[in-house]
Amino acid sequence: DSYAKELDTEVLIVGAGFGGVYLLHKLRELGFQCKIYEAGKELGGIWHWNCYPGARVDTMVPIYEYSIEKVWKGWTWSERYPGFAELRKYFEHVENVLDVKKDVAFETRVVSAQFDKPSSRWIVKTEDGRTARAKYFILATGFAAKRYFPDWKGLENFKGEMHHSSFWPEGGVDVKGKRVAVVGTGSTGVQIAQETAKEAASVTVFQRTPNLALPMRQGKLTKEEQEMRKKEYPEIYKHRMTTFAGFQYDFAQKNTFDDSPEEREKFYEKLWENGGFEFWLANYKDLLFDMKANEQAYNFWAKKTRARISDPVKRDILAPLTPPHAWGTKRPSLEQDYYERMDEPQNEVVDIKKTPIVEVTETGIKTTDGKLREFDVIALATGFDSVTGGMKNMGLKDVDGVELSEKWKMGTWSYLGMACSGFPNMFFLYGAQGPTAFSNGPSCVECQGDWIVDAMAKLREQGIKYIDATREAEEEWRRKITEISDKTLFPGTSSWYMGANVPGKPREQLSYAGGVPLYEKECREALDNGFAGFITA
Ligand code: NA7
Repeated sequence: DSYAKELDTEVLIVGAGFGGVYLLHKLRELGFQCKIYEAGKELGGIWHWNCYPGARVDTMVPIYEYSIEKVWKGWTWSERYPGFAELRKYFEHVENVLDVKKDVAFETRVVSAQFDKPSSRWIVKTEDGRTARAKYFILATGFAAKRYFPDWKGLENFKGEMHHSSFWPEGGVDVKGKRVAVVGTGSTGVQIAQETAKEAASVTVFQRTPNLALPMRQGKLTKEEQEMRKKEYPEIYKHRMTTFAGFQYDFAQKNTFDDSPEEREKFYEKLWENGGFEFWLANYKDLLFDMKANEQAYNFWAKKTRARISDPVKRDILAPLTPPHAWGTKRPSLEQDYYERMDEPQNEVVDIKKTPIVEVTETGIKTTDGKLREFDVIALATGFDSVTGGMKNMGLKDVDGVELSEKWKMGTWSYLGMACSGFPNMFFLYGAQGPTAFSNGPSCVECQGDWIVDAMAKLREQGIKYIDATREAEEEWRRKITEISDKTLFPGTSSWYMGANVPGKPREQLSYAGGVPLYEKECREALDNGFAGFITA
């Protein structure tokens, strides 16, 4: 019984999103006995929580799905970039073919966990007083498990409806004819603004940093064309692991100034027309390394985007002539008609870099210029304590009783972005110091998941009780993370990639920026060299 008050299992996984479900499936195939603890009520991770207006994935299918044949064979999508409702249906399908739920305890939140050396077991406690003991403990909690609320004065005073994007009411909020505020212009804020603008009386976006968003080029998909293409899927999935971001395409094998200005314009045009992340991840290979090259891309982006906005004030706020940061060093959103919607006269964009928010009142939001704008609905799209927040907030302790939140107070230390020194037989994926922020989710999960599964099979084969990463290996991994990142333009931009979105959080590169193939190679070497960087017992 997954809900047993005292649960004994070989493997305990936390999280039933893409990562947790993948691991459960693969480990069960090898005969490991596994259970999942999941805080939500359903499978799907972020797609279980995300039901805000317009929530959809920014990566095209079939790239954004499992490579598990049993799963893709019997599934077809209706759109190139599916919305949350269809992604939830996908997880129902996953349940039908993989029979996951029998090993999941839902509405189960972990509040503490520590490895007990004498018994060589993890002891994991839940919020409602259950205890699990497991030989292996795996965290698949995602990079957006802890939502971030700004600390504005009066936040609790608002009398209308106010919701954080990741905690939107099931069934939605009726915005028809209402005055809607959207705070934040990350991927989420852009989606909410664009969607609610279809129905609301007005939408006011509070923007601190413009999202340098790209045209999505959404499209319908037919069952026939997908069935036809399925013979290519195994090749597509193999190929995605050979690209930097686990995608169907990769950076061009040329630098920006290898081309003449005319050739460059033509190349940018092609990427732009193809849509999606091509302008980001199939662009010139120096895009994220060379400021001069980056400026060329920015200028193209600004020219294209400014042409879509007729209001000169909005145009300068949404797509300024001078780059707010190097293009592509913050996550660009994929939009459909965001700029046209914001351009409509009833909608407003407030530049809160110029006039920050000072207070939320009973009726609205006040900015430093003394203006009070009144609303019926406020959407907080202010993001997450990304990448590290989830793991730092579940009471994880090392063998000496030191909290992970303490260990990671001044910065993040892990080995291979999958293990932590002092936390034997604990693995995690799609989190700190893995390819996380720079990889397609399912690709990252499968790359790391396969490594974890192979490592565990090897441990079993060799009769090893536990492994623990060494401090030295962690130091070296951290050095590598920083060294790779320092060659790029990422450190110069304040973003959640760099931990810069949450006040007081250490500023550091949180992901492995060397690309999925290089990352995989490093991890495989450690495994093939007899668990290099780990002590074994
Ligand atoms: P993001 O990308 O972290 O976006 C959060 C937004 O909220 C961003 O525009 C922030 O401005 C803004 N923000 C955060 N705190 C404040 C305060 N205090 N005042 C005003 N504005 C604020 O989160 P999302 O949910 O959109 O996306 C998360 C990821 O999920 C996304 O990258 C995809 O990978 C999927 P800032 O840019 O920091 O100036």
